Amino acid sequence: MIGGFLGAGKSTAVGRLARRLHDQGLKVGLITNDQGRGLVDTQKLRHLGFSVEEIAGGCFCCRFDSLRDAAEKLTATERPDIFLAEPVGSCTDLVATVSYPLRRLYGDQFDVAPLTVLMDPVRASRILGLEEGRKFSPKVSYVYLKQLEEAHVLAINKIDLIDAERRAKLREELSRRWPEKEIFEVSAQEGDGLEDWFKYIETRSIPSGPTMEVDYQVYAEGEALLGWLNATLRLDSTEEID
Ligand SMILES: Nc1nc2c(ncn2[C@@H]2O[C@H](COP(=O)(O)OP(=O)(O)OP(=O)(O)O)[C@@H](O)[C@H]2O)c(=O)[nH]1
Ligand SMILES: [Mg+2]
Repeated sequence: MIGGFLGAGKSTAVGRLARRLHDQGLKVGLITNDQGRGLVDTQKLRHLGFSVEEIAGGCFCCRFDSLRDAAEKLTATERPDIFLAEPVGSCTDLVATVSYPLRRLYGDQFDVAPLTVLMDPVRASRILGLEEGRKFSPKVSYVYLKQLEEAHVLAINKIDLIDAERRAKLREELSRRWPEKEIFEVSAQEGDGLEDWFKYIETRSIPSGPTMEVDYQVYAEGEALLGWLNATLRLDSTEEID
């Protein structure tokens, strides 16, 4: 599972990882997830040539059976060696509700990899109080920080957007708060730093340990404060476009 807040770069990273595994001769099954239907992520990843199933209308953490169904559908057609799943960007508590149940049910057939949470460095720096700028309301920030808290692996994405000083400051703050977590600095778009991160999650299993405490009232209210745009667009051009 590659998680992280909305727009952190999850799909871009999943596409990169899927390509890498495919090039190693492995069969990859992708599972996307969001609140709406007809997900853009599903279309984009299918367009790259991968088998994708989507879980729409709610997040993995409360749709575990749909996740199983999606995996079984992919198994019936493709028999993937590896499943990559992207949870909704507003989702947290994934270790307790997804990773551990998966390990309990399928641990004899599959390894469950550590949970990576990707972050946009500008957004993360603001929420962690390192930089000025627009912030979320406290309940949305609660969800954001819970996502970081439960991650086994933190990946600072979009490093192409910030200079070395801001990058170092963010990394320092993350390791000060969560010294036990593995931290990677990557650009899913440019491809920088991906090798070490991918190798890490490909070769490790999820660690055991107590799951995080979550106040589901605050979590639900934080999620309800976020808006989703559901739309289908058709683009026409008089010139040829890529
Ligand atoms: N500059 C830069 N942009 C990136 C990088 N990775 C992703 N993006 C851009 O960030 C935007 C969001 O990327 P996605 O991969 O769709 O992010 P996501 O986390 O899957 O988004 P949702 O599924 O909508 O929550 C896109 O415009 C990407 O092109 C990166 O490393 N650098
Ligand atoms: Mg996405």
